[in-house]
Amino acid sequence: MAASGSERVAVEKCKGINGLDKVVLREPRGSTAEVYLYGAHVTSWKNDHGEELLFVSSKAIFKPPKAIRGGIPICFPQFGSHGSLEQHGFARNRFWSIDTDPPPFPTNSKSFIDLILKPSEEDMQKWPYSYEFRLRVALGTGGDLMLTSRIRNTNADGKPFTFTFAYHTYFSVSDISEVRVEGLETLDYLDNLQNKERSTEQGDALTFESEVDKIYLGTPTKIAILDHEKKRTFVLRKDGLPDAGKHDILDNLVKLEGSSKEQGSFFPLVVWNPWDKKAKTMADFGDDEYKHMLCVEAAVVEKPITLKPGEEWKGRLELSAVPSSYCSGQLDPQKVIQNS
Ligand code: TA6
Repeated sequence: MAASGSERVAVEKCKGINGLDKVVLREPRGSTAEVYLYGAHVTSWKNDHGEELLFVSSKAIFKPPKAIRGGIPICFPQFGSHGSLEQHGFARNRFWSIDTDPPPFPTNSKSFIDLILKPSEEDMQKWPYSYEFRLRVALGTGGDLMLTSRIRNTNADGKPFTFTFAYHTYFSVSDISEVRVEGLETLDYLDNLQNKERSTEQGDALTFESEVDKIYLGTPTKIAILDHEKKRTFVLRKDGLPDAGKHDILDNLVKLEGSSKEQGSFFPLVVWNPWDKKAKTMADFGDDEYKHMLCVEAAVVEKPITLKPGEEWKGRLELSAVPSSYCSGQLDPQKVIQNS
C-alpha cells in the first residue's frame, strides 16, 4: 500500500507523548528514528523491517524534569553524580531548540535534524559557563543512526571549562541471559558496584547473570553485542568513521569517534544492567524490563575534556545492527569484526 504523505517525509516535526515536540526521521528504505526536543532525546530507532532497536521503558515518564528512561540520554556536562549537578548533568532535562542556522557541517544523510542547547540564566547559576551544544541526529542510507555532538566554549571571560559526557544508549535485547559482548575481554575496568575498584576483565566473552555497572578503560577497536534470540548483532567500532561506501561490508557498524585537538578520543565504554533488585527500585522502569535491555555507553569519564573559549569538542556515535544468523559459534564475532 502506498505510503501516506507523512510517511514519506524525511524530517517531520510533530507532537509526541504528553504533547512534547519531537522530530521523526525517515530514510527511503524504511528505517526511522525519533528524537524529542526535551533532552534532545532519541527515543526510537527502527530498521527497515520496522523493528525497534532501542529500549524505552514502558514506565518512562515523558514529563520534565524527569529524564526519559531509555533511548539515548545525553549526559552533559557530567557523567555520573558528583558535586552539585544532578546525576548525568542537565542536558537530558532541558528543552533543546531546532538549530535553524547551524554552522556548515557536511553530511550525506538526507534525513537529519540539528538541535542546539545554550545555558539559561538558571543553568548559569548551577554551572557558570557559556557553551553551545549542537547535536545532529541523522539517518544514514543503510539505516544507521548517527549522533554528532559539538560542544563549544563560548565564555567571554576567558574561562575554560571541563566536562564529562556520555551517549547513554539503551539497546533492545530479546533476553539479557542470551546476550554476549565480545571485545572487552582482558580490558581493565572500574567497577561502580565495588566503589570504582579497578579490575581486569576475564579472558572470554561477557555474559550477564547479575547487575553490572562497569567503566571499561581504553576500549578496543571493535566490540560485538550478540543477541542470540533476535539473531541480531550490534557491532560497536570506535576507530573513526569510514566513508559511507564501506558500510556495505558489514552492512552496519557502530563507530565511535570522539576527538578534539588536545584530548584525543573519547572511548571508555560503560556497560550497565540494573538486574532485578535495582530494577524494583526504579519507578520509571518495569520490574522485569532488565531482561530486555543492555546499556553500552560511549563516554568521556576518566579523562574529562577541557575546552578554552572558542574551542570545540566533537563526539560522534554511529549505530547500526547486523542481522545475523547467529547461533553459538556460527557467527564468529572476530570474523564479523575482520570484515569491517
Ligand atoms: O551508566 C550507568 C549508570 O551510571 C548507572 O550507575 C545507573 O545510575 C544508570 O547510569 C542510570 O542512571 P539514571 O540517572 O539515568 O537513572
